[in-house]
Amino acid sequence: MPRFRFVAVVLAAMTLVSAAGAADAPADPPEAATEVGAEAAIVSIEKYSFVPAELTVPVGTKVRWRNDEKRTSHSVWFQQDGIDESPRLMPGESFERTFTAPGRYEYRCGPHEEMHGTVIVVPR
Ligand SMILES: [Cu+2]
Repeated sequence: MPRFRFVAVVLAAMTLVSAAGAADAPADPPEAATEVGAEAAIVSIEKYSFVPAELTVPVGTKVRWRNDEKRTSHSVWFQQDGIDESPRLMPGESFERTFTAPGRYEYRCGPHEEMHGTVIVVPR
């Protein structure tokens, strides 16, 4: 579970910071670190690829696709789910979808048929 490992690293880092910092400042409550899942998981679009091409998230996670290209527009299209294609994303623009049910969600880029990605949504 990379997510849990990540949280553990964040917690360890926070512990180090608070240990090295002012002794009078109270340590952040542990709840702050467990809210990592509340932020969006990012999929970068670069060099005609979704990065990471396969992303695993717990149910309820918001995923944000961000076009990091210099001049190419892309889209995010869950064609198999019968959902409309996202708007064309110009460089710097992004698109979000929140996944409320476990499952395997495959998508592609509208204008570039060869660009594929998968979001795997697992129970919490
Ligand atoms: Cu594309």
